[in-house]
Amino acid sequence: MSPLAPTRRQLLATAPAVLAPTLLAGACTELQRSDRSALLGATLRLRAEARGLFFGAAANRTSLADRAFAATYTAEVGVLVPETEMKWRALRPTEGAFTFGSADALMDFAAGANLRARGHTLVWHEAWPEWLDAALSAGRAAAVLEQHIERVVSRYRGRMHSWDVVNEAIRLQDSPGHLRQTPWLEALGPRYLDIAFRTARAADPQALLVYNDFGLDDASPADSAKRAAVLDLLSDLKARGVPVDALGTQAHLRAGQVIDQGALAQFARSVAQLGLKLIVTELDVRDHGISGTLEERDRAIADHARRFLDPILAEPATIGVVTWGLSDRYSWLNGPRAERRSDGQPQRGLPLAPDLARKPLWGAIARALDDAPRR
Ligand code: 9MR
Repeated sequence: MSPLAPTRRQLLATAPAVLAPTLLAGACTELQRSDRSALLGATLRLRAEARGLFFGAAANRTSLADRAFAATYTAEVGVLVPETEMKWRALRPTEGAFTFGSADALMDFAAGANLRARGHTLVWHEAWPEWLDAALSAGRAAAVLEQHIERVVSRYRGRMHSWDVVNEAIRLQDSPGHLRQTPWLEALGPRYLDIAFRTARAADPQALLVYNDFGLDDASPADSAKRAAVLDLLSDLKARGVPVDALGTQAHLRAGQVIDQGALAQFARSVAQLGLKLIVTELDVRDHGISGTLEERDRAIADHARRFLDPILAEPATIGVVTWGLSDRYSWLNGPRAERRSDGQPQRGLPLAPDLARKPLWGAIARALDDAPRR
């Protein structure tokens, strides 16, 4: 049995009490396919772990200070991802200072609730502290990048399942190799990726090192071209011995877009053929183009996510699914940076409603996990 698979005792400890007699009826220690109906109502964490996968969700200090939310979160989720607390702007108010208070608080929360953690993110062109421009212009880019990654990754060494080392480095129109024009690219050229992955590996040899990007989801020419560009980048990194272990596909999906399941299956296969794992890292579903009742919107969102997840989870190299938040009560889709719906209604892109009730999207993720081949 994989170390991730829950034992019957763990299932009984977490499953609602009403399920216990059904679960007790079996004799074996591993959750079998025939037991799955007994998991009706079981959390996404348990469903994922029963298939040798993990389920996680982003959270932040605000959402976890809400006790009702935190209780649901710790039941439903196996891996915590800090939504903002490990970004440069949060950790580095000035060049000389590191502020780990909030990041440490989230790691302590995860440890206290028996959750694993994913680090997010070591290199990004956003959440950028202002002082960093001057450091880069002064020729200190490599030193600052190495120091940051060394300090942050070694602080949590042994406690991170994985790190999003480089985030969103591709923008098709920006350069011939499709690397996004960022201050890191300007200062160091493409070798900034090598520096980042090598420094992270040295600082925590156990954590899986992830390249994370968005826009790899649907059948549009833009997403198809971006999938190809990401594969080219990963293939180049692997060929040069850069220590990258996995691709994170963010999956900020848009209901109403066409999903080509064959193309997604092929993409996931290509990632696997490079010797990489695949993680869905930031799943949520926008539905700007969908009108109708709440029920109709929720159904369209759920169906869209299921179409995306099925081919991805059918690939044995896929190891887990993370949603970008858990409840619409706390979702960046309803935050200041997000695109609003034309009718002014809030987005409903996460598995739980604002009142923490399970929505059809929760059910779609649950069934996609249940139907995933056992790892
Ligand atoms: O959800 C995050 C939001 O609360 C932050 O303000 C923002 C900037 O730090 O980042 C959002 O998360 C992004 C993630 O880090 C990378 N992929 C896109 C996510 C949504 O914008």
